[in-house]
Amino acid sequence: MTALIIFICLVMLGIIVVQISRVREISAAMRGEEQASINSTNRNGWGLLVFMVVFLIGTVVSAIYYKDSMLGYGPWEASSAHGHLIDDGIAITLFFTGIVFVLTHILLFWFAYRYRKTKSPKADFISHDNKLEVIWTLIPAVVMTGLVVSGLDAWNTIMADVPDGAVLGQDYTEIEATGYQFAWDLRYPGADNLIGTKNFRMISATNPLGQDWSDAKNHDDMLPGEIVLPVGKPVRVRITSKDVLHNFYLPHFRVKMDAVPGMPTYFVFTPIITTDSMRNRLSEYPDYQVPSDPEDPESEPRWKAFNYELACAELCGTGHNSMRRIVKIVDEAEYQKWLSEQSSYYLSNIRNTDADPYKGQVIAAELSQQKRELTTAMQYAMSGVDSLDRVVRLRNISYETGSANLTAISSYELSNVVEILQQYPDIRVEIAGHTDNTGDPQSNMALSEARAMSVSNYLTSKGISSSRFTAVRGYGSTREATSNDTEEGRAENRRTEFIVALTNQEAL
Ligand SMILES: [Cu+2]
Repeated sequence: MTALIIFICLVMLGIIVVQISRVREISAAMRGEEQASINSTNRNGWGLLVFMVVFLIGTVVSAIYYKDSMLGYGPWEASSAHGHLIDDGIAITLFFTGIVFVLTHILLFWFAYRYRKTKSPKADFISHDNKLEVIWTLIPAVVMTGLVVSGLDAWNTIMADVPDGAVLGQDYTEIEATGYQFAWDLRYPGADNLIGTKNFRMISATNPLGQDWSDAKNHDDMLPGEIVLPVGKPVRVRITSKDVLHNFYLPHFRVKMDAVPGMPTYFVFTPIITTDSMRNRLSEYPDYQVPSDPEDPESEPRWKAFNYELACAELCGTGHNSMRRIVKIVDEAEYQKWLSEQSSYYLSNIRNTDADPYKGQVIAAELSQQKRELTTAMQYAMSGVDSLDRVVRLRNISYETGSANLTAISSYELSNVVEILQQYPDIRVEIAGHTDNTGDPQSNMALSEARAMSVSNYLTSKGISSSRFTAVRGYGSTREATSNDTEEGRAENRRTEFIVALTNQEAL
């Protein structure tokens, strides 16, 4: 509405100016045209000079006023290692084009004033001037060459792949971003640092990226909903698309690369400012101290709500704006913690379904996940004070039906147990066997005790001293973990547990 009123006012103003000049023309015709015309161009000439000064000052003042909104300044300083190359390139180009901008405007308006209509007009004639020719040929040529050469150099640095000999996982990480209408699927490689192979023919409702499950590299790949990256470590992003052209754009990191269906591209960059320090930096600017939600004055300030983001910079369809994803830059420890909380897509969604080529077989990714889970559970139990917190269920050991004989598959979990007990030589545990409530309570008691004994025997046969077991006991069905009413509940109750004892040191 305001814009419309301003527009109407400007139109009115234009009409008034035209009308006034009409009146002047008529009065000029009455006074003597020659003199009137000279007076008029005289005024125009001066008017243009004044306009030039106001315009150039306005340009400089507005540039200074809005500097915090410009790339490379204040809040918009680049958050990646290569970012300043782009910002500097733009700043240098602006410097030279700025000189040309100011000079041409001064000349333009000065000429309009200098050669305004007078009684005895006289032009300056320059038939030929070598010096002038050299100046206006050589200077632009030298400046252009400088800009192109430094630009190419920056381009080659920015677009370079990881250096030869860089070790994946150690010197850099690799992730994959697949664009589609309208979201990004982000893939992290898991513990092996390798992203598994894909085949578009395998894309289905349960396999959004067409990962080839017969490739073991896919087994630990994770598909988180956000990008989390460690600060200071180069990351190589593989960029692809499943349908139309998209564009992988991280404005704060000066990363921008087309996602082309059928033609994988990549971009290597190094984040250098964590999300937290970026928020701190932004908190110094008044623009970022206002509420993040303009409708809600109580909402947290903009700097606190700030997040780096991934956007699609290609107009790929009506839902284009929903391709926004949050990007978090954290320190290495927090990154590792986040990674450990992500679960493998294959293990959570495909494992032991009909789509799993390894159904019923032992696979490495599952074993290493089980090891991580057991280690985490043991560490948690060791730090627990409450007795309930000190219980660790050995989830991946099983027995032959109705017997205390350990199944072959249990050896994986038990060898992990051996490793952990060796790693923490001070901890002592009670081995507790439990059954469900079906059958005779007395034989359940005997069976659970025999099963706990089996575990104890296995561990001592692998060199763990029996003095590290505070007790080896069977509880039968007396300590149910959950209700025995359903088959799942009964399966949950048939279990073997460690109860980690408080070490002497901790007991003190
Ligand atoms: Cu898009």
